[in-house]
Amino acid sequence: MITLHDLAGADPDLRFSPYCWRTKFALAHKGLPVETVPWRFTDVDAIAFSGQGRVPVIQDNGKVVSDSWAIAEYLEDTANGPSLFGGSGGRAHARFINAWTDSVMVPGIATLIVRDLLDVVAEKDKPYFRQSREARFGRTLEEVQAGREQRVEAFRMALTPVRLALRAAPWLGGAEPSYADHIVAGTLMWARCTSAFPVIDPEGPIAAWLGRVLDLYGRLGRAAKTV
Ligand SMILES: N[C@@H](CCC(=O)N[C@@H](CS)C(=O)NCC(=O)O)C(=O)O
Repeated sequence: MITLHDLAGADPDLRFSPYCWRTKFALAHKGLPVETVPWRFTDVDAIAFSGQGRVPVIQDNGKVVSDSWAIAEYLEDTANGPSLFGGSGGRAHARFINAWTDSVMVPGIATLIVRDLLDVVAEKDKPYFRQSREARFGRTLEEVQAGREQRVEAFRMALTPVRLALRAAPWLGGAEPSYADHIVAGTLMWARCTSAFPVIDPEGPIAAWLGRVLDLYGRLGRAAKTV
């Protein structure tokens, strides 16, 4: 069985990494069972075998793969089951979605929930989390998150490409869900699991689509623990 090192909070059942969620959706899409190992930011030694310091990391019969995009490609190229990309054009399309999500959605969501994240991370992770993120932003976590009620509209506007794509098809993958859906939905799982703040419009088309993604794979996303 595949093993996944999966970011957990103080509550070991709270699994909130936007990148690990992409991998969990991809594994479920392929129909692959997975054993998850809760991992905390300061558990550096626990994933040293992967030669880097971030999760997700999977182990599959001795093969170690880290980075959610590399894992998706590995699963597509080695595992049976429904395609994640739907061919080389779909792989290129998903690569763009991955780049857009990492450069627009992840930083945007971070400024809306980063102080809430501090409340859910493990006690032993809190000093590292605060120091590393404050160094990244050049401000305190409280300053970064302040004014989110006024700023959220600009973030929601930045999601216009997702809304327009979902006008033409039920999934970002088109007629069927693909890894493109896993990337964006996995990233929204980050906020869903850790914060009561509504980063997306709860009444809008993205929320309706996210609801459909949450119900896939035996309601995998729906069953996830939230704060
Ligand atoms: N490009 C990587 C990013 C992975 C990543 O940043 N993971 C975060 C958890 S959400 C992490 O492990 N951070 C470790 C740290 O901040 O020390 C991917 O797609 O998997």
